Amino acid sequence: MSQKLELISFKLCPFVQRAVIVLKHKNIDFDITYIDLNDQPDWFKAISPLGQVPVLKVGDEVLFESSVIQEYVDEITPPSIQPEDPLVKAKNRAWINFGSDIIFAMHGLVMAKDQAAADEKTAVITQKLAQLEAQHSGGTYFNGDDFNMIDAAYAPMLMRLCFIKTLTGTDLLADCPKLANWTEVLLEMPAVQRSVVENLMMMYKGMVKHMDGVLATKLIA
Ligand SMILES: N[C@@H](CCC(=O)N[C@@H](CS)C(=O)NCC(=O)O)C(=O)O
Repeated sequence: MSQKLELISFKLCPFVQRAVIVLKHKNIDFDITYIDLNDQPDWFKAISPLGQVPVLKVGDEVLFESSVIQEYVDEITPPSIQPEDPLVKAKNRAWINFGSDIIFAMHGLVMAKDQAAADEKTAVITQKLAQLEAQHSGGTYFNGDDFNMIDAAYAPMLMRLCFIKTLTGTDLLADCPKLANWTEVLLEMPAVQRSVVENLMMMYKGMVKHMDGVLATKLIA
């Protein structure tokens, strides 16, 4: 790789974490620059088409969208962690997008200001997790024995489900044994553990408190 990569990040962002996991898993040397999303610097506004992280700077070029960044990083550092079978790869891509919807629903749960809204978001999350459970191979990883892109893409969401369980006692994976096992495997991986700042769970708790919604009233830890 000729030029050093620079990833623009926000410490709490699960989408950035997807890219970091691939970078760490592949032992790629990269710079990471943290910004405050609530006070975006002008240089970031100038390069980020959607005003969102992650953004990956490759020399003078800019990439955005976590799945695109994951795939680019994977392609320039063979061997690939994508499944070889095009059909499995295509299906995984679709289920990675599905995972983004779960992340957005979880954000909705954190923001929910009344019990009805919180219940509605919880129902969306548990319904989607049940759909995902049905797709999981039941093996070590999503597709079976090999760690693939989809595993890197889901680890941030599963990590935050663990935060919610530890901080509030609510186990959203209670009816999803395959996903619960998968979570344990992924959270043990060095690339996943090294993909976040120290004390992310406490930062997550701070965010829940700051949002001051129903979830904040459920904090026990
Ligand atoms: N589809 C995007 C979603 C990225 C995203 O939503 N990032 C959030 C932070 S976790 C963000 O930058 N939000 C700022 C905003 O939307 O103004 C991706 O996969 O990269």
